[in-house]
Amino acid sequence: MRVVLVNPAHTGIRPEDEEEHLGLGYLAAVARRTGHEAVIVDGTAHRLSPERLAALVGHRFGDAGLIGVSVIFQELIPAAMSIVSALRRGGFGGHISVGGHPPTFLYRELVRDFQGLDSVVVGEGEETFVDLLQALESGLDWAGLPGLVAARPASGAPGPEVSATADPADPGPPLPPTPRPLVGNLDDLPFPARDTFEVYAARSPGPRRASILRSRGCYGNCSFCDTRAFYAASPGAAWRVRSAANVADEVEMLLRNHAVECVRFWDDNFMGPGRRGREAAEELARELVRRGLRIPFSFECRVTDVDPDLFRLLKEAGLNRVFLGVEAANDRQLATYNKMVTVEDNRRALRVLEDLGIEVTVGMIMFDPDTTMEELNANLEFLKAVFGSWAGVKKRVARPWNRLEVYAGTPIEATLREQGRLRGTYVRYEYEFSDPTVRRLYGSGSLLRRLGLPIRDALSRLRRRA
Ligand code: B12
Ligand code: SF4
Repeated sequence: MRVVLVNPAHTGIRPEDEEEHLGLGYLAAVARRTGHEAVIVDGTAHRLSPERLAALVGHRFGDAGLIGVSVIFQELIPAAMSIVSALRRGGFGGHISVGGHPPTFLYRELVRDFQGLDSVVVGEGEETFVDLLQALESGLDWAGLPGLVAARPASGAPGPEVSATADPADPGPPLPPTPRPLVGNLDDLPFPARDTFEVYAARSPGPRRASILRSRGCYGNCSFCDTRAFYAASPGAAWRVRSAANVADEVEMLLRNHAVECVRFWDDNFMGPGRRGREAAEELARELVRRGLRIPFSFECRVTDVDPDLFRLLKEAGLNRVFLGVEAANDRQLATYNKMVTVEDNRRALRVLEDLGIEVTVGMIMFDPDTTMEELNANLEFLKAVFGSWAGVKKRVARPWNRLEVYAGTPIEATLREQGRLRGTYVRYEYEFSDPTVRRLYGSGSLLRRLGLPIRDALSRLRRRA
């Protein structure tokens, strides 16, 4: 069967940060392995608006048996749903499915609010997707497949019960899916298809960089992050890692076929839990060295993962940059984010990386609903102290104006809802800052944010005006 995998264009990402969509790469690879023809149409890679993307897909691939639309970020729901509507308006009669983190938590809302969808794939997609393709191709019932939510009853399949008083045309809320176990051994998955690699490589300045997914899951449970809930919804291990040999094979393939010059591991958290996590990282470092693959690489991890001996070994294997989720440098915010670390842990990790000469980009969430001016000050002073100067802070903090964004499935969503502070809709949740000065600072900061000015300037301007 011919299947089209669609990535709605992301906006607001700097070209050098744009990435191949690894999730769609994995889905295309498993579809091809099972004999289907898979095409990736990537709105970000080809700069296609939802309308142009739908027109292109409808025109070129109107005979596809399935179109799968990925919703990787919650902000992408409107774009994804306009693609679905436009495809239907254009007469597409095949199956349309959506998947990704947000649909996993919002399948009820998507099915309720948007026409034209046939199904939502919940959780990890590869196995459910292949089963769906096989069922559609053979004309079998697909509605009850594990991991799949049927948006409307498939012909012949039993639909959800309709109460006597309900509108008979309204099928009611969808049935929750039967859980689909997580892929047991990640080595069994094929390498993701790299159809769009050259488009991104040509656009991005600097060395040719490829992304790799080495593990799935994280032992942390930060309140703003949906990773724990995403994997916990399916039976299986909370953290899975590919073997060092399998990862090194993919690195070799990328060097051979795509002449990559550096690699970014896009694992939720490169470091797994406890001894197993550490040993797996050591094994990979040794395997890369053993095969002579000393390609520069980077990854994200938690501050408590930064161990001098392990990171020295990783550096020998090519590690040159780490993205560190520091988030805050005061106890209240660290507790709100459930980081389970102390300010001293943050300081220590940054010191170790500096001593080893490993570049670091710090992730900060400066603004949360209860941020105070004192906390902002403490965060900024901390950054200045560890980086030695304000220039260092500006360069090495990913987005100094970051505020806590609320996503479906996260602990913070539940907390704010419980407190009656969640505003907006699931397309974009909002909240009010409790401190009026912080509210003004964040509000008036939009211009400064766009100009990329350091937050410190805004703070001092605000103080001068007060
Ligand atoms: C790489 C990455 C990025 C890249 C871009 C990725 C891309 N493809 O273009 C960059 C660096 C640009 C980025 C930016 C941001 N990111 Co980001 N990012 C990731 C990361 C670390 C890896 C993505 C990945 O490759 N996953 C691996 C693949 C295998 O998983 P997947 O894509 O989810 O696909 C699987 C399933 O979801 C499902 N599936 C997905 N699509 C479909 C479609 C169909 C039809 C089917 C059947 C199944 C299916 O099957 C796939 C295979 O199992 C994820 C975390 C994560 N591990 O997913 C966060 C993540 C996606 N990012 C996140 C966030 C919050 C952001 C930012 C907002 C951060 C910030 N504050 O700036 C920005 C967004 C900027 C913007 N303007 O939109 C959140 C999204 C939360 C949400 N619910 O919206 C995530 C989930 C991290 C997290 N746990 O909080 N990100
Ligand atoms: S450490 Fe990273 S991946 Fe793990 S829960 Fe926290 S934010 Fe999510």
